[in-house]
Amino acid sequence: MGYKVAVVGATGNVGREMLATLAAREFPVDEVVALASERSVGKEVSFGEDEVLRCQDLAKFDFKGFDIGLFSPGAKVSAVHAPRAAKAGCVVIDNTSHFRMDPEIPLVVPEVNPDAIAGYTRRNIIANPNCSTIQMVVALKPLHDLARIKRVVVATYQSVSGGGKEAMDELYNQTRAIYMAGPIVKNKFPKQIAFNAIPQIDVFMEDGSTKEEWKMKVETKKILDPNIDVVATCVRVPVFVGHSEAINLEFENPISVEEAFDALQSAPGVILEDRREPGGYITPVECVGDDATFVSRVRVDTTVPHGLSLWVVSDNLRKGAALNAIQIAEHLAENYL
Ligand code: 11C
Repeated sequence: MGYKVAVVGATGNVGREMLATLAAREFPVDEVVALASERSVGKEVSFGEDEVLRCQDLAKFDFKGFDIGLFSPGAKVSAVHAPRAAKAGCVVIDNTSHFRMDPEIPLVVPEVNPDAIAGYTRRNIIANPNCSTIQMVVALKPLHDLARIKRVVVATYQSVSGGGKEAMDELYNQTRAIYMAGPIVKNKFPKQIAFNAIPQIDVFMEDGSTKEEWKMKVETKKILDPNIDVVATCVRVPVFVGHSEAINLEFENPISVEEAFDALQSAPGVILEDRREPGGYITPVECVGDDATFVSRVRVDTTVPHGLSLWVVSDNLRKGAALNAIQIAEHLAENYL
């Protein structure tokens, strides 16, 4: 049996990746429609190698008869149209931040809390977490099962694709301007991003942290364990695709590097690449187009009783967004629809 699937925000970085991932994983579809804002109506987007879809107007689209809506149009648009689709009987998997912390809406990473999907019936909406949270909890889950994580200190090195296509263009144009002695134009980022690092992703919160940092904390608690404390520093770096994270973990129980290796090696969605030699780790350019969350540089932190440090890299558009959403859709189709 095939499903009728609507991809909302189809012209964006994540929307296009959703269409590519649906096709690549041969998700059973009877019909796929691409939806976008009025100004993108008629634009063509690829579905797989040889199918082209023309975008239809989200505002005018009737979701009746559609089984699954994969949404990535921006939080304000999802706030209006996801409940409309859900009410029409279409199960929404929403990639925006809008519904994530709603207690009635499951927030799911299939390798970590697949059973939470069952809660979709409350509102017909499932939330897809933030990209930097997804890759972190995939890596943390096997270690938490082994020795109970108490505290996470994480610094991120996030690629510009997390900010959308315009952010990627800004890095490209600024880099070119620097070589060509042209003007550095800033629209998307508050400071120059080319050859730089910006310690701000999303807006500032009252306590001085940013919303991206807050998301990493509250989403990890909701997905993995409310008892885990997380403190994050989120930094934008001049990388096009692939988020990296330097993670420091404090555990309740003893854990050795060998035990962590064993757990990570058999964990779903994780590839451990950790040779203690030059280049024996994964960098963001190597993770692009791959489904995995890569873990490297696992080592003991002797500054706390039971501590480990590690380096985690993943394709933020893939596992961090589109792939995770489609894995949720696969679970939904296999077990609930
Ligand atoms: C970034 N993590 O890298 C953001 C993008 O809450 O879904 C995703 C924002 C979100 O800029």
